[in-house]
Amino acid sequence: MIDIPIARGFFGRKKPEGQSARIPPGQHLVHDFPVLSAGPTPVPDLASWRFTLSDGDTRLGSWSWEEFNALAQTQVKVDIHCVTTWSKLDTNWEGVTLDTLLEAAGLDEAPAPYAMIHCEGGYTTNVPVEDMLGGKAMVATRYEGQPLDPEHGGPARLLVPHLYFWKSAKWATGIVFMEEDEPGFWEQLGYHIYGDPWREQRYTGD
Ligand SMILES: Nc1nc2c(c(=O)[nH]1)N[C@H]1C(S)=C(S)[C@@H](COP(=O)(O)O)O[C@H]1N2
Ligand SMILES: [Mo]
Repeated sequence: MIDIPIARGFFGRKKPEGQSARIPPGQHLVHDFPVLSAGPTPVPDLASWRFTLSDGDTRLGSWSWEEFNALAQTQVKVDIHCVTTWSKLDTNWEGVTLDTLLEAAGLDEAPAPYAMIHCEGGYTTNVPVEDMLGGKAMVATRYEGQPLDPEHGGPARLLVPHLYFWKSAKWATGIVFMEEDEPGFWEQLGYHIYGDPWREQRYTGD
């Protein structure tokens, strides 16, 4: 067999420095942890904090901070992707998965296919329930082994890392199940209703 050397460049332009198969299109790698908040950071009050699951107006389960921390905790190492184009690899989180919350509420399955995540301060975001089951999402209370910083959503935020990071609602206080999908805060302002970074679903119509 004749071994013909082929210049590496023949196969196309190399990806920019730091680019890898783990970085979605249009994203770049960062090593710091940028803060992106649409409003002021709420002052945490663990004594009055509660996390509530609801089906429309019906309350399914509600946990105080102490009760929430007594639920089974799950640790994940994941990559996160912000729509403003930064991605961060191998971030470590700990919290309670939606699977665990449903079980703790005595439910075999979610009561509806869509959900709205509600937050202290009024921020909302919509996520299909399927995207939060099977360990794909958690309500995270710890980041890199420490309690979650208030500016990053402490005491608790949603973490749904396979969607753009605006879906990972900070200062989350509850999940409301819905029969029909409805846009949350950024989704009403033109962000994509689903937000898959691998399909570059940044804005409505992408
Ligand atoms: N409650 C609330 N959650 C939020 C936001 C917000 O403004 N308020 N910003 C979202 C956006 S656009 C991003 S990119 C991430 C940023 O999280 P970080 O500040 O921890 O990096 O939080 C998301 N969750
Ligand atoms: Mo964002």
